[in-house]
Amino acid sequence: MRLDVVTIFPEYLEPLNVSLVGKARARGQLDVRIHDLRDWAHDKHNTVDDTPYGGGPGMVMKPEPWGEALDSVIASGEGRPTLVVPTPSGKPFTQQLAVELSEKPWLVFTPARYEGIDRRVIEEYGDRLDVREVSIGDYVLAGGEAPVLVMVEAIARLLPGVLGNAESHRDDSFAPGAMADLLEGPVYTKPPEWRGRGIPDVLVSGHHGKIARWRRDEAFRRTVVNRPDLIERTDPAAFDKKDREMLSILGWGPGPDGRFGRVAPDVEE
Ligand code: 97T
Repeated sequence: MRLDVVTIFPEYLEPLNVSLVGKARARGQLDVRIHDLRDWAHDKHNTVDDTPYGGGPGMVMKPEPWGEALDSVIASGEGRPTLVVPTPSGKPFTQQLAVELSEKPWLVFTPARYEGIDRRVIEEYGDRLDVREVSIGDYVLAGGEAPVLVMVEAIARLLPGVLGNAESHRDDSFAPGAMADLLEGPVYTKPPEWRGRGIPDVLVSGHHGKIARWRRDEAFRRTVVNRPDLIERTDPAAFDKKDREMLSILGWGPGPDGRFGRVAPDVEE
């Protein structure tokens, strides 16, 4: 896969040289090219921003440097890349979108600073390319560079041969399918006692069936507390008899539509 990033802070993308993504690049599984947007800003001060039409706070990124940068990057390869534009107003970046983007041969990321990029740039390339405006969550950052790091890591680990066998992603939380989306439960390693704290007996029982059931029960425990929306949206066909028992213990049951929700606690008279 080829990845291009056009940014006014090339040094912000340095983490792409280390760890999983850095190793994938070293192995030739990933071709990452970082470009400085100011290389396409031709005035004395390499200006890339200006005041917003209509007034208001902040600055908007000018269209001309982006147009020249993107024309140059697009012309440097074969075929049409998918353009990924990080913005708090985009569609959510999910595991499903990570999988979809990991199947593309070429992605170009355009992280913006200031109040965003002149809208005409998105329109112009939207006529020629598959353009995805994407948000990584409901919070506001100073720019799109951190979202690029997040998205590239989520995408790169899905590429064939990038993740070792030991860390295969078949049981990632949020892997799509007819499965319930559950958060992972707790994990333990040696030593068997640490500061007076032991580990759950079931994990040393050698009973694989009981261990699997315990892990799923703990996953339900965590999910109802931290992400109840994941249970509420699950097709109830994904819950077996023991799942339903555990959900009932946790105060959850089926509503009129069969989907699970919190059962109203009985109030004392
Ligand atoms: O807050 C931002 C500013 C610029 C570019 C992207 C973002 C953002 O993306 N996801 C959440 C926030």
